[in-house]
Amino acid sequence: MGRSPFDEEIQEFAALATSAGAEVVAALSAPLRTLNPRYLLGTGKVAEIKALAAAANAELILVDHHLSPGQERNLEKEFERRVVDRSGLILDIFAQRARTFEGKLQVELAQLEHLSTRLVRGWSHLERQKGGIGLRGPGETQLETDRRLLTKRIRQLQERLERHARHRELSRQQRRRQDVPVVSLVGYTNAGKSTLFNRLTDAGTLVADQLFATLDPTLRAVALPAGGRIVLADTVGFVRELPHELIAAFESTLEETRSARLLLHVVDAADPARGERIGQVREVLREIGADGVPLIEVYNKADILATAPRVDRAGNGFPERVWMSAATGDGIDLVLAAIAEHLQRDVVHGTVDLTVAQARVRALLYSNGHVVSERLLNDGGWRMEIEMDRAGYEALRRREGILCVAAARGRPVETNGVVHGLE
Ligand SMILES: Nc1nc2c(ncn2[C@@H]2O[C@H](COP(=O)(O)OP(=O)(O)OP(=O)(O)O)[C@@H](O)[C@H]2O)c(=O)[nH]1
Ligand SMILES: [Mg+2]
Repeated sequence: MGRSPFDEEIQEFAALATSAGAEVVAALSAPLRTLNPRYLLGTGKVAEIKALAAAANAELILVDHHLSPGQERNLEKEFERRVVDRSGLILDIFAQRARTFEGKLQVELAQLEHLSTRLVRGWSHLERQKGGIGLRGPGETQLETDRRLLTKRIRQLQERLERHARHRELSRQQRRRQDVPVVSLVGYTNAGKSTLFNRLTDAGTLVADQLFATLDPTLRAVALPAGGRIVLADTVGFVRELPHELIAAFESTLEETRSARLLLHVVDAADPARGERIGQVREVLREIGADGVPLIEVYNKADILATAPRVDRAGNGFPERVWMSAATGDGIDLVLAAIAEHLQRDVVHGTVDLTVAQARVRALLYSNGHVVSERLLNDGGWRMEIEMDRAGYEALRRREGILCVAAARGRPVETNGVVHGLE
């Protein structure tokens, strides 16, 4: 029997459940009944699940789909057990894994936003179930108080996170000024990002065979063998259908990915579903607006496949995919070389002539540390020798309309009539 996408999805969901600390006692598939919005499932399936849960002594029912607050409530009433949907489960895992202060704030915000749509639940079935004499539901007043407290807390968290985001932006600007390129590790959860990060940095970041072992991006400087430094960022693992509350709450950490010079997409090459995983990661990258960042695929865990380390090159000759093993360290040199090659491709080195009226651009080039040398021109302007990353150069060219005449490592970047090539 061939593997169906369903098998892979249910396995992935079971792995998420285990990762959250649950023990899976039974699993079952059910067709969606969009015509039955009350439960999302057919009533026959609901009865079947209820019987199965009783037989297996399950305490919790996890549903690998988005449930509306109403559906969750109706199913809980029917099953007489807690019901958690995919978003709720992922939020729970994130809550357990958050390590830094900022990560904790981000998760709390996402959870409260998730909760705020579900606040009515305590006031209906659960209270009534518990209900004893003189124990009525807290009623409308309590509900409103809670809503107000929740809103207040959400605002508080948002403000704190904004302060953190500003702080992060400052360090980002500083890195940019020092022109240290940031290389960000992205990939499906459990692909081996942290293992690779440790290999590359000897940083001792938490590595665990758990999903979402890393939640907060960790930044470390790494020296490239060929010279130069990069800042390597280990980031949170992606997963299909990331709850939108999470994407919103993680805005500032995801910005790290968006503004990176290069992404290393770490793939678990031994995962039978690696094709789908790659697609899902690309989808998240698109969602967070990072799909324009240059990317190298790192096919990790090659040791399991007994594949020798190697580099696959794209049509333009640049490294597109590196097969390696973060666990054994085989091929780590290829990864470092591929990074260096990519970064060099993206350096623009040449000269630009500025007029007196463009003094502001000159100041900008200086403050960003892009100026190698300059000399005065007869008309009072400057001929500047600059070195900067191509993306930054392109942005500057568009924004300032500078008549940039430059050469990149022997190749003309843009001629515009004249090229002042450097020897
Ligand atoms: N066999 C083998 N196992 C590996 C390799 N790289 C990582 N692993 C294992 O894969 C598991 C996950 O590794 P992590 O580095 O924590 O994965 P991650 O991508 O950081 O995961 P999250 O942070 O949870 O998203 C661990 O058990 C690692 O030991 C490898 O090259 N070969
Ligand atoms: Mg990790």
